[in-house]
Amino acid sequence: MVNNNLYARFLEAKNTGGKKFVVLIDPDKVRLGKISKVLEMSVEAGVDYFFIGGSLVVNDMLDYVLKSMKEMCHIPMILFPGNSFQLSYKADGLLFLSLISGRNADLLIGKHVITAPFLKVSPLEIIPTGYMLIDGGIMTSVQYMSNTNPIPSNKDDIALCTAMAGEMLGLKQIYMDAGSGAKNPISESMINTVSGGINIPLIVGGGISTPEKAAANAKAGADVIVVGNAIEKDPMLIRDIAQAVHSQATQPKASAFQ
Ligand code: 1GP
Repeated sequence: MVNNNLYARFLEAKNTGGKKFVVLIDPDKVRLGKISKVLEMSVEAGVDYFFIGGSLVVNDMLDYVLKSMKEMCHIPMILFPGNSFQLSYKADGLLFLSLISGRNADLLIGKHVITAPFLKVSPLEIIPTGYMLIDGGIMTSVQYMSNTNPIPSNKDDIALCTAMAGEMLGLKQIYMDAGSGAKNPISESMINTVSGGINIPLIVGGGISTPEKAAANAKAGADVIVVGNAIEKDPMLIRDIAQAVHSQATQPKASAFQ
């Protein structure tokens, strides 16, 4: 069964102050034996979505992992593609990412033109997403592979203007990412600034490794928190991070720009 209200639930989080927790699964990194543990913990903890992707995922593995996951649980699976080959109809949706923090035309629109005919006829829910890389203190795979400069971690104003431009271009949500395994996750100050300036959902990830940081990010204005690396290392963290994120549900934060 294909889920087709994935974005509606992100938007609901933004509009009602609900907070969503996403576990990122890199099919190339997670050992299959470990996936069943991650799924079991995710169902128990009430994880809202899985993002599936990585910078170097090969397709056979992607299909296999998605099929196995679908047999084991019903948490929606959204592709978070590192390149245009990472497409599988076994997922429920796809983040159609435009790398708006960079100036690489291929990742702003080029790859999208190539994949458009495939996506047009696919059963996947396509979610247009403004993807913003923020400097996380080390060169991450996504930074290297995208050949773009991330936004400096202390430039809240540049992040805000980039997100506002993305919203005005019609993108449906913003994903601020310090990159998988970032040394420094995105600051609460930047999250607070950006979330206050846009009326679309804000997803935040990269280097979040503790329930405290996940809660602080949600409190600062992230509507959706994504964690990958830390959970690959210790699936037991899923329960505590889910609890930390969901407990930050609050009144929606009013945008400074209505
Ligand atoms: C990366 O935001 C995600 O794109 C998650 O990052 O693996 O560091 O949690 P981590």
